Amino acid sequence: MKYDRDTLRRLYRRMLTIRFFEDKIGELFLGGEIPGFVHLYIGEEAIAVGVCENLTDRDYITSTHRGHGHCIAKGAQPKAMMAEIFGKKTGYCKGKGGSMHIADFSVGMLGANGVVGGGYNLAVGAALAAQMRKTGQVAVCFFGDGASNRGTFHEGLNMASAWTLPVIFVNENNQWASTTPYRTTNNIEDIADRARAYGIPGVVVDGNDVFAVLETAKAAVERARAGGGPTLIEAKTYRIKGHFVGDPEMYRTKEEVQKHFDENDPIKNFTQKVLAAKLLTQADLDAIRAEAAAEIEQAIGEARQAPYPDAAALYEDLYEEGVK
Ligand SMILES: Cc1ncc(C[n+]2csc(CCOP(=O)(O)OP(=O)(O)O)c2C)c(N)n1
Repeated sequence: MKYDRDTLRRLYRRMLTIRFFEDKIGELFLGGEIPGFVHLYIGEEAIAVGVCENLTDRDYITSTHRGHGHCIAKGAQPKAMMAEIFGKKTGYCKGKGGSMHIADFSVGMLGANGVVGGGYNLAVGAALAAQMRKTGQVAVCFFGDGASNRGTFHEGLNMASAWTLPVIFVNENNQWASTTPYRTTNNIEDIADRARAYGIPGVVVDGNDVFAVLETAKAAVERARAGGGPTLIEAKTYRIKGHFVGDPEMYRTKEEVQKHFDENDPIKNFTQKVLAAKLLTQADLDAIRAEAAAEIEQAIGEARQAPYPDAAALYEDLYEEGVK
């Protein structure tokens, strides 16, 4: 394996931060401590982390309703995310947006999105701006298998291809769109095949293997930066948790889910590989685990203590300053 120890530590730390963040969000939601609605990214960590390893803070991403992992992988602060999900004033949207509105423009995270398929055209727009300004930035659009059947998918890919825009479309095919299994709404095995219709590369990758995702995204990012235009990447994975926290999951068996988790947990895959290659020791991994767990505990502690926004703030931040 060609990765240095710092890179391996960073990949593990980011995947674990996402896992611990999501585990805790699930517990807190079921415990009645957080309001709203949350969708967890557990089991899909290798995709956001592998892709974002190739990006800088100046590059853009667009996200989905299942956005916590994308935010953390792009460098958003778990503390401000946690506070937002708790509905507190110290959160990213001052507690007024919640899970599906988290954004951090300072690291190029253009926002989670409650609209399925709502990210394509934002990413295409960001990429168009980068192309016009000749900045060398790229935009990544994360989206689900369900979202690949929205009309915006075709609009976005067509325009990106026709104008050779620096966009990477990253499909997270977790086999489920809410309660609907992939094959009941698609007559093709691979969403990546659709790339051919737009004259762009379409690549399938194991979304549970952070190294495979990293390398596939690297090629696509290099191509986009060099003016080669968009790529469609389909990362195959599986949605380990319910569609949302509290989903009774009547549409699949616990055994099916457990089998996928046992066989494909991206974090277990990672640790097995790095330990077998003797690139990190168990002590290294344990230290990173402790660090990530402590960061999340601290974020929860601070979010609990933080104040709720004042009722008088309800109508603030609706419009950009100076714009009527
Ligand atoms: C335009 C639109 N249609 C429907 C919904 C309701 N909805 C929320 S999530 C979801 C399923 C999305 O599935 P997928 O794109 O595969 O993402 P996943 O949840 O698997 O990550 C649906 C239908 C929505 N939020 N927006």
